[in-house]
Amino acid sequence: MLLLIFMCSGVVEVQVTDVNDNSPVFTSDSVTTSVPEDAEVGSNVTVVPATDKDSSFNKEIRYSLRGGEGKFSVDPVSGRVSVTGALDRETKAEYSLLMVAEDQGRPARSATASLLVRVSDINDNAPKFSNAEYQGEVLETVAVGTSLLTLSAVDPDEGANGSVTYSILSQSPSSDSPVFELDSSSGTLVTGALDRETKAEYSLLMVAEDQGRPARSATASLLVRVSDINDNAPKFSNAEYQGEVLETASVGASLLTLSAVDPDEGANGSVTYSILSQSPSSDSPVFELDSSSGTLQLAQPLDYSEVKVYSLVVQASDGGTPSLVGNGSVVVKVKDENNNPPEFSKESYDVAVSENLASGASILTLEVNDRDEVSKTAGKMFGFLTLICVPPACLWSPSG
Ligand SMILES: *[C@@H]1O[C@H](CO)[C@@H](O)[C@H](O)[C@H]1NC(C)=O
Ligand SMILES: *[C@@H]1O[C@H](CO)[C@@H](O)[C@H](O)[C@H]1NC(C)=O
Ligand SMILES: *[C@@H]1O[C@H](CO)[C@@H](O)[C@H](O)[C@H]1NC(C)=O
Ligand SMILES: *[C@@H]1O[C@H](CO)[C@@H](O)[C@H](O)[C@H]1NC(C)=O
Ligand SMILES: [Ca+2]
Ligand SMILES: [Ca+2]
Ligand SMILES: [Ca+2]
Ligand SMILES: [Ca+2]
Repeated sequence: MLLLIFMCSGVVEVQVTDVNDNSPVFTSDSVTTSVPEDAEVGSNVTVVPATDKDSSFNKEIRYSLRGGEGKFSVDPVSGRVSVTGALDRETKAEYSLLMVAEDQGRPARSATASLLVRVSDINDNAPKFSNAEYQGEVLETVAVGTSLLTLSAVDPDEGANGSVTYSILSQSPSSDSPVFELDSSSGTLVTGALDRETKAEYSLLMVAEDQGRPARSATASLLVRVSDINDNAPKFSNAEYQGEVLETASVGASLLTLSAVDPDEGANGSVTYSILSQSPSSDSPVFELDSSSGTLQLAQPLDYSEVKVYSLVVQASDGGTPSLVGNGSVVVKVKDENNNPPEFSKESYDVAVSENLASGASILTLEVNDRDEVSKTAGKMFGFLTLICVPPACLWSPSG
């Protein structure tokens, strides 16, 4: 028996159809990258590639991005991540994104990788003072080195870009050396010597500057009011006042006006006048000093023949608590007026004269006094009068 075996030979074309049995694989599961906060929209951030071992559609990867708040997008074909919205490190310093790579198989397979985008700092903020204007009040006697206030300026940038130093740009009114000192790192303002009577107010312009390159800065103004302490005693314009008054001056007549100045403020500088003592003294004061105007008036009639010069110690007091006082002196010269008639030493004289008295014989000497200086200084005062009788008449004849 013949066994015929037919063998069929031919080319068998085997069409191997790929099965989507591989998922895309990212080169790295997690990628960290950074982008400056001033990156423009459209600028590249990074590329996060994935591969797929399949073929055809099964290896054709399309990328997508999850998260990122619209600030980032990925090119579906290239996997290039770019910026799509304005960034601000000070608002959000990093974004956690999820990259998805998906092949085009049916059903599709996909893979994910995490992408952390750090937003790096740019010195895009100037320091900002807590107040645009500061005000402070300080007593003029406060010790040198006393802290008045501490400034604060914030700068939200990172590191040196956000580290602030302080300085005083200007002081008004100016002075040879600055009155205030500002600690550059703490912002504490310390005072030097003050005197309200010299300068009652200072205005300072202060600068806060960050350490970025280039640096950014801000300014703020500070008004320092120096408040008053009663540290000045009233001072008379003259150490000694001199005045003259006619002894006939009437009570109430103004003699002179004293004036004392006190540069302090308000009551601390308001002056009242008083007489501390009068020499020679008297039962009731001869003078009256108006406490507010400083006008010295006559309070008693004068009499040159009794007192020729008065000396007063006067005082100017301020209204501070306690009050400070300044001393002064007043010398008042009383001027003579010819208001006294000459006086005989006796009111009447009885003289007995014998009728055979020789002609020209002296019978009586009359003594005459005049208390007025003016008549003395006129130099024509008769010290004595001698009665000479030439019978039958008697005549006055000067002999002094
Ligand atoms: C992003 O990168 C690609 C490839 O390097 C380049 O062609 C493109 O110009 C870049 N885009 C920008 C905005 O720099
Ligand atoms: C500060 O900002 C500059 C650009 O303005 C930047 O080059 C630098 O890296 C920043 N420094 C820090 C510490 O972030
Ligand atoms: C006067 O000085 C005192 C301290 O000596 C002070 O307390 C007071 O406020 C001052 N008065 C005025 C009006 O400045
Ligand atoms: C004012 O006078 C009093 C008493 O005479 C004296 O103690 C005081 O030192 C004087 N003050 C001044 C500033 O002259
Ligand atoms: Ca800054
Ligand atoms: Ca910044
Ligand atoms: Ca005073
Ligand atoms: Ca004062």
